[in-house]
Amino acid sequence: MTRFGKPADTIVHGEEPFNAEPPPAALAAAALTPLEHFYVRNHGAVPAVDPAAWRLRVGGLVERPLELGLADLQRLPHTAVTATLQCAGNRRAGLLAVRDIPGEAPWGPGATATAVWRGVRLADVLAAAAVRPEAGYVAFVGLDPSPDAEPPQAFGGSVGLVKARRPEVVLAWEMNGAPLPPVHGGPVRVVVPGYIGARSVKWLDRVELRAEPWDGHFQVTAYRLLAPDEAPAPGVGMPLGEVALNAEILEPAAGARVAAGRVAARGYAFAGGERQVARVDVSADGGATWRRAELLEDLGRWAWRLWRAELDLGPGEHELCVRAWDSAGATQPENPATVWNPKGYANSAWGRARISAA
Ligand SMILES: Nc1nc2c(c(=O)[nH]1)N[C@H]1C(S)=C(S)[C@@H](COP(=O)(O)O)O[C@H]1N2
Ligand SMILES: [Mo]
Repeated sequence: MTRFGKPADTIVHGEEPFNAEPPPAALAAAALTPLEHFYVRNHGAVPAVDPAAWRLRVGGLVERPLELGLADLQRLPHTAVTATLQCAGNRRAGLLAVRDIPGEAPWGPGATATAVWRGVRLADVLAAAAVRPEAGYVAFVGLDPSPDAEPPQAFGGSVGLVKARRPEVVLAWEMNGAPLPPVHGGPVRVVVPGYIGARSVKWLDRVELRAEPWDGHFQVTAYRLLAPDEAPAPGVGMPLGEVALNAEILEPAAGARVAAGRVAARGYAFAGGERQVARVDVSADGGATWRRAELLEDLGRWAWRLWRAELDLGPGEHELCVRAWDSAGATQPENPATVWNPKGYANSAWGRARISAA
């Protein structure tokens, strides 16, 4: 074991704050990710929160500000959603191969995973607080001070009120049937399916109804898509929200040596937003020719699709590629150079793995 119950083969990008992803093959093994293989993305130390003393404050543009303990939340109707979380920095390594991205972790394909989240609908809490008509955004603020932020502050972010009221957005205290582990935001976190992981704020402290988006560092400066010639600064670029369509090869992993002949390839595709993965194509020759991959178990509209394909590989080097198509008929850009950006977010380019067969 490394820390926080993650196994010894976990790929650790940083110890403090703790940031880690599973080996690709572990992620490919099941559509519902076991807790031990669920990536961790932290911007500060994991706070020690006593569930019995924890209180959620709901305020800002509401008629009835609330302060709710865990037992108060649990008196509301329970709900569960199967949803994929994906960090905006997932697959940054592909962008880094094109050009340097100083100060950002070189995440591989494993900063994404899928779990069943159980809790209450945020919509029910918002209804109890009676949102005022001027409100357009819902901000979430965590209990973890982040030294990365300018100035140092608790992690936070916001989503539009329309999304916040949708039934899939939950305040979760359970993950895959277990109490939400401290490293994943226990006792309670927000889960905003279809949006970048950064909006699913862990160790939730406050929900604030606002006329404008959250003005904290992680909404105003970080987690924004910049043009290649822009530098991160407050208000520069566009705030990320819905995850961009992407797909990745998990097996065989990049650099693998396999026996020539029939090789089973596996990976994931995730559409983001309300879009669905409609089709996945795999190539064994760098994208010159393609075949359809088989889509595996459908865990519902907020989850990724794992896929598999049988490839016939002769001896030698092969560049495997994967590209997905979504329910809007969109597909992915071929080359990470086309989507390179100074913070290395939203790598929506084809998944690629160079392997050798002998
Ligand atoms: N309070 C708090 N919430 C947070 C973060 C954080 O550092 N602090 N990281 C965010 C980011 S960038 C991601 S991708 C997800 C990661 O969730 P996980 O660690 O449970 O996988 O949590 C989000 N929520
Ligand atoms: Mo993230």
